[in-house]
Amino acid sequence: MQRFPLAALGLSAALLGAGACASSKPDPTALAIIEPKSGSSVSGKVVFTQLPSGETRIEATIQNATPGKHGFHLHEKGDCSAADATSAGGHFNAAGNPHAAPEDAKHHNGDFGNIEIGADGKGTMTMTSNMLTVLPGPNSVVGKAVIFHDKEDDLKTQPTGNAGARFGCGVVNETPTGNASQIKVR
Ligand SMILES: [Cu+2]
Repeated sequence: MQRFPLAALGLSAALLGAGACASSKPDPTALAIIEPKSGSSVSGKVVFTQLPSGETRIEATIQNATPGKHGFHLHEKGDCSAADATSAGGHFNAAGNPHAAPEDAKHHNGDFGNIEIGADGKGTMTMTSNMLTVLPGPNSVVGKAVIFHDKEDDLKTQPTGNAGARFGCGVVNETPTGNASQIKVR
């Protein structure tokens, strides 16, 4: 469903790029559009950018959520089809680590900790990870799914953080442009 607008954007960006600086290659990006699940009205987007250092930056924006902390993870299957988003499987954990905070030495590749939602129902989060890539490989985010949970991740209960129901889900797709952050979400 997202393919046509993304492809169109890619084409116009390529045309613009041809006229501008042909030598500066954009960083690889991927995008997940968060859709409401489990009867919630949560929406949002997550932009992944693989930086020249090899680390991947994760920038999330969430709307229409309840105030407070909510568990936020990359799950292993890019499948949000189930009404409760259980189709996305468990946390992405190619490293075979225990569940923990992203700051801890050992944690799941997909552990993003919590995202804090304000009184206006909105929240943002930015972090970088050296356990994820946008480009193909064993740690690639492409083809996985971002899950926004009902409850706070306690960062210790195995393997889920006891974060409760899945209130938002978005499949991660690679974007052809390097400009995923410019894509607007209604
Ligand atoms: Cu999760």
